[in-house]
Amino acid sequence: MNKRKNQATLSAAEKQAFVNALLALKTTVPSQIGLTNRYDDYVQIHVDSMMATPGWAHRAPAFGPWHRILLRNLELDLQAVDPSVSLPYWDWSVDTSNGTVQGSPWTDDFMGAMPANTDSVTSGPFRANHLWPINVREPGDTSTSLTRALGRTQFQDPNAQAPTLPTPANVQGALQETPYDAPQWNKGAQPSFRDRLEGWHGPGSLHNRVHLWVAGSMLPSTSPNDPIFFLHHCNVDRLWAEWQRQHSALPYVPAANTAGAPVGHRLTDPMQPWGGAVTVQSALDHHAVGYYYDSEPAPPGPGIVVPLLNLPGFGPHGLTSLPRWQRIVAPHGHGHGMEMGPMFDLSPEDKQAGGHDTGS
Ligand SMILES: [Cu+2]
Repeated sequence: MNKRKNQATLSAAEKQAFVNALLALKTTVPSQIGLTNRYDDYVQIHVDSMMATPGWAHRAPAFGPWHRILLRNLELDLQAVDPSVSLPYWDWSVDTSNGTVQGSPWTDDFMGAMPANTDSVTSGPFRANHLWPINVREPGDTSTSLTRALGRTQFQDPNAQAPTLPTPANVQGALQETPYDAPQWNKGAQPSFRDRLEGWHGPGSLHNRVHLWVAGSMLPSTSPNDPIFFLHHCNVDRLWAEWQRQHSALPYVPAANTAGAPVGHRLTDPMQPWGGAVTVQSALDHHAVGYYYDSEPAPPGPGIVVPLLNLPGFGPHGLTSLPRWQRIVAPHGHGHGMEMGPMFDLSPEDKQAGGHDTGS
């Protein structure tokens, strides 16, 4: 089974293989939805997930499952280029520097080092005028290459500044919040591990704060334009898997047919853009999805979990193929992203503390 490692521990050769596979998706692997390359499909589908009504992936229960399948899909696409690659995670509560220090992802052999005086990515494999043009944009966005603030407030959203990343105490606090989600199944639901992990309430504003700290290309609905999106969400997925391990008796909610719960977020609902057999339920066991994390106390043994799901693509090595994407374009102007204020924001607790985290 596929082992996902902490990016801080990758060898130079592992970093290079991962970067090269990403560049291949951006340059030579064809799109499945009529764009110029396969990588851009991920950017567009993330935009579509926010434009749909109800949204597929944010401010609602399927935040965990939808991103889990999206990340596995990317990992399988990367592995079709280079079978040795797996998705690394960035533990932003530990590797908090924006400089080229030990363990930082911001180095020129990986995500790229940032110059002091600009938010433009000018070096590393994803630099401007090289192999990483920005093709998918929100209306009004004119950027052609990646930008990042990395905690420098002069380059951040003035309404949601995040000079620091979430702390280990913030993470530990969130892992204790139960149940998985709660009515109204939306932004601000409490108590809800999903809402706390997404960062809409509680100290640290976890997932949201990381988008706000990186800022630049990570702020709009096109945030997967920056490959750090996937390392960030891989860590978010790892924290969900850890929560599932610590609270193994707690089910995913909402169950099938829960009154008032949004379509696409109940246990047996299909998830877009895969549709059909790819349901919320098919994402719940990450070992069955086909990977484990190097941080798990007891990695799965050689006998593989075969899930009780009748999904083509599930086999003895987990989920090893996914359906081609079917693009469903939402009617213009609808969707959470356009109607409900900023894409990412600090929690009320952190806002009250002036953008600083407020403990555990
Ligand atoms: Cu995100």
